[in-house]
Amino acid sequence: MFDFSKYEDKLKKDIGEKRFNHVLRVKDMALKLNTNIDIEKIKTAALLHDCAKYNEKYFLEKYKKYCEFSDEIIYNKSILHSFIGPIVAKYEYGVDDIEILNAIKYHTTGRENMTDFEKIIFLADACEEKRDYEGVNELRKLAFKDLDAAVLFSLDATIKSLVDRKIIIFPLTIRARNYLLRKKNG
Ligand code: DGI
Ligand code: FE
Ligand code: FE
Repeated sequence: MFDFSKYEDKLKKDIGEKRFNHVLRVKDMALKLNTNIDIEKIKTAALLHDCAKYNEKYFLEKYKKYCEFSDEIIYNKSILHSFIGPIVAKYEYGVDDIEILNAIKYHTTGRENMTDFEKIIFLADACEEKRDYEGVNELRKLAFKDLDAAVLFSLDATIKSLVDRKIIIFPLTIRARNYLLRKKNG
C-alpha cells in the first residue's frame, strides 16, 4: 500500500504548494466520483497524477533509459508530464500497480477504451472543485451521471480550445474522442 505520509514532503517540494493543493482536490473529486474502485488505488493515482509536472526535463534525463518517447511527446510539455508520470511514480514513489500507472499516464490525453479508473482520474483532474472555465459545471454534473459522456464532453472542450489557440493536438486525444463517439453511436 502507498504510504502517502512518507512522500508528502517530497511531492510538495517537487510540484510546489499550488499544484500540491490541486492534487489534493483531485483526490477529493476522484473519491466522490468513485463507485467501485479500490479507494487506496484511486487516492494514489490522484495524488501522484501530476508528480512529474514542472520537472519534466530533469526526469527525462534521469530516466532516459525508460523514456523511449517520440518527439511528439517530448516537445509537447502538457503531454510529457503525464507520460513521464508513471516512471516517476514507479521509481521515486515505489508504485508498481499497472492500473495506477496507466491512470497517471493517460490523465491528460485519455486513450481509446479507457477503464473506469482512468476515466475517474481524467475527470477528477478536469473538474476538481477549483477548476473554473466555461462548461465546468456542466462537466461536473455529467461526470456523476455518465463517465463516457463526461470524458467525451471534456475532450471536445479541450480539442476546441487547442484549435482556437492554434496548438498541436496529440493524436491520442483525437483517438480517445473518436472511440467514444463510435461507442455512443454504435
Ligand atoms: O496538469 P494539469 O494542468 O492539472 O491538467 P492536464 O494534465 O489535463 O493538462 C491539460 C492541459 O494540456 C490543457 O490545458 C490542454 C493541454 N494540452 C495541450 N496539448 C494537448 C492538451 N491536452 C490534450 N488532451 N491533448 C493535447 O494534445
Ligand atoms: Fe496533468
Ligand atoms: Fe492535474
